[in-house]
Amino acid sequence: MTGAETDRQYAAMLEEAARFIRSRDHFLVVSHVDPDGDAAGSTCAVGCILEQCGKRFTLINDGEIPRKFSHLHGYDRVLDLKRERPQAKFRHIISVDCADFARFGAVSELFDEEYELLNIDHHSTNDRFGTVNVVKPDAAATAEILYDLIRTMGLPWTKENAECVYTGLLTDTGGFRYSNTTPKVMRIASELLEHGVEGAKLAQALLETVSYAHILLLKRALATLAFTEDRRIAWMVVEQRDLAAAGAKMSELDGLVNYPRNIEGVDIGILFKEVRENEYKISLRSGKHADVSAVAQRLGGGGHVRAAGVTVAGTREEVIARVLEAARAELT
Ligand SMILES: [Mn+2]
Repeated sequence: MTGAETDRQYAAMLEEAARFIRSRDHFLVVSHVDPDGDAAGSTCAVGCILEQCGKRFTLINDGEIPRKFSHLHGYDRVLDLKRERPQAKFRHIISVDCADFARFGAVSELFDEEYELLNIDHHSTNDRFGTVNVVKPDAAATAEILYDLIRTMGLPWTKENAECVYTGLLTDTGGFRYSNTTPKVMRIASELLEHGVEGAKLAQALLETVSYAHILLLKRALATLAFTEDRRIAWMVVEQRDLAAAGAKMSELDGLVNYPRNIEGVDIGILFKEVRENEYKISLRSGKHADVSAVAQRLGGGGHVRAAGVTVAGTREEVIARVLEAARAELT
């Protein structure tokens, strides 16, 4: 397929997404469990779109959106399913940044039997579960697709919607540092700054500031840092008792996996997080060469080439052995 054809197809997908929104009302907007900046920013960006179109909508997540995203317009409107369960079922769903159905968590229980779903995502492993799918694996963030959708729909830019999109771009590119920081990303960021986004303020709040609990957790996690003999794979382990000792929530583990990944000579960095007894959530990151989405897929998970994840059952030793075996296989 030529570039022009792909562009035409993408433009057509955006038009279809615009029609999906314009021809319906009363939406449920969902993103993935353990929401990151792209999930939070994209959820609120869709909220802005629906608000500008005069639609009724409910924003929800199976879990709490971390307080550091409280600057987002609509943040206070996002329901936490764990605390507040809407009684009604929803027929019109918009999902953002979710690669598959399982990523919704229990939110999918709110879908009507005859639901119609607009799936907006940038994960290459997205299995196109929507009625309408706008999946663009080369987009740096789901927020980048929402920038294109806002333009396609001809909606006005405000500081509010610009901040939502910028938040997703900033966090999914690691502060405009990762390889997904394309010229397009920088052009969008530049335009959003023109619309009133305070870049330094958001970078400070979202990337620089760490909570007290996070730094205590980092201290404990670094004590577990280990390497394979060739030092190409490095990992850390965080167990429930570490979270309890640091007074930290699961969401405060964000970014810890970068410590093993960033070590000179390391190709794959791994963080093992104990979710409950004999169950670990694994974050995989690669610096340059390795495809960690392939490692995750070998274990039943998914993600991107440079960032992927999977949940594995077993004891600490069993899980580490299985994941290291899959990671080693990727490096040979
Ligand atoms: Mn994303």
